[in-house]
Amino acid sequence: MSTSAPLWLNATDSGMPLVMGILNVTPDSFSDGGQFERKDKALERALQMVEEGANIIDVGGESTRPGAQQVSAAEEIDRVVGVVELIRARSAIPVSVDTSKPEVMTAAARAGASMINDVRALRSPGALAAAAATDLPVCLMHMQGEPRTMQANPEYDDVIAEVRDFLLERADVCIANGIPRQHIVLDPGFGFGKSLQHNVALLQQLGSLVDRGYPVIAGLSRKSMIGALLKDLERDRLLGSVTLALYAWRQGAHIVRVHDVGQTVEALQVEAALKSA
Ligand code: PT1
Repeated sequence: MSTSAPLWLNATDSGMPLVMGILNVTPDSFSDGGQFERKDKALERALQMVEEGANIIDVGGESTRPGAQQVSAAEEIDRVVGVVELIRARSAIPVSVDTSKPEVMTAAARAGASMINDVRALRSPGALAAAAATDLPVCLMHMQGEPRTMQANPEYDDVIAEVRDFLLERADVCIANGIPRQHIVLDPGFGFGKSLQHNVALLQQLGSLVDRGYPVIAGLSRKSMIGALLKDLERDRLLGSVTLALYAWRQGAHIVRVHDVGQTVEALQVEAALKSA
C-alpha cells in the first residue's frame, strides 16, 4: 500500500515555505484568568495567526526551552486537547501538537490534530507505537540531552553528520514501525543541546539534511542564538527571527516555525515575488 503526503504538507505553488505559527499553551502564556479564559485566548491567538497567513498551528503544552521541567501527561492533555478542539471547530488549518508523550499524541489525534511534532523524535517509551497508530505525519527533531540540562556543555565531533545520521536513523525506525516515508518531516533542533557554533554550522549546511528527500522544519524564532549573534541577549529578536526564517528558506527549509507570523509571511512574500519576477 502506498500513502501519499497529505496535501497541506506539500510545497506551495510559489515555492514559499509553509509557515508554522507557535501557540504555547503553558500556564505562563495567556496567564491572567482561569482555564476557560486561557483556552479562549489561545483560540483567539490561533485565529489571528491564521489571518496573518499561517499554514500550520503548532500547539505545545510542555515547554522544552533550555531549563524547562517536564509535566505530567494528564496536565499536558488538559492544556492541549481543548485548544485543539476549539481551533478545529473554527478553522480548517492543520494543527500540529508539540509533544513527546504517547497519551497526548493519542488524545490530540482524536481531537483532530493533523501532525505530531516531537522534539524527542519518538524515543519516549510508547511514543513510536502511539504515533504510528494515529496515522498522522510526524516531525522528528534532534536534541542532545534533555531540556533541563541540554545547554550545559553540548559536544559533538561532527555536528552535521551526527544530527543527520540521528534523524535518518529515527526515520528508518519510524518506517520499520509502519509510519509511511511520506509522513516523515525532519528538524535539526536549533538550540537543543547546541552551542552557537553548532547552530550556525547546522543552518549553513541545512542543505545536507534537505537533500535526503524529507521535508525539513527550521525552528529559529526568538531563540538565544539570535542574542548570541547580536552579542546582546536583551535585544528584541523579531528582526533577527525574520532574517533567520528567510535564510532558512534559502537553505532549503520547507517549513519555518515562528512566533511572528505576519512579519515572517511579509518577508517571505517579498523574496518570493523577487524570485518569480
Ligand atoms: C523546534 C522547536 C520545537 N523549538 C520543533 N519543535 C521549540 N519541531 C519547541 C533558545 O535557545 O525548533 N522545532 N518545539 C522551543 N525550544 C527552544 C529551544 C526555545 C531553544 C528557545 C531556545 O532560546
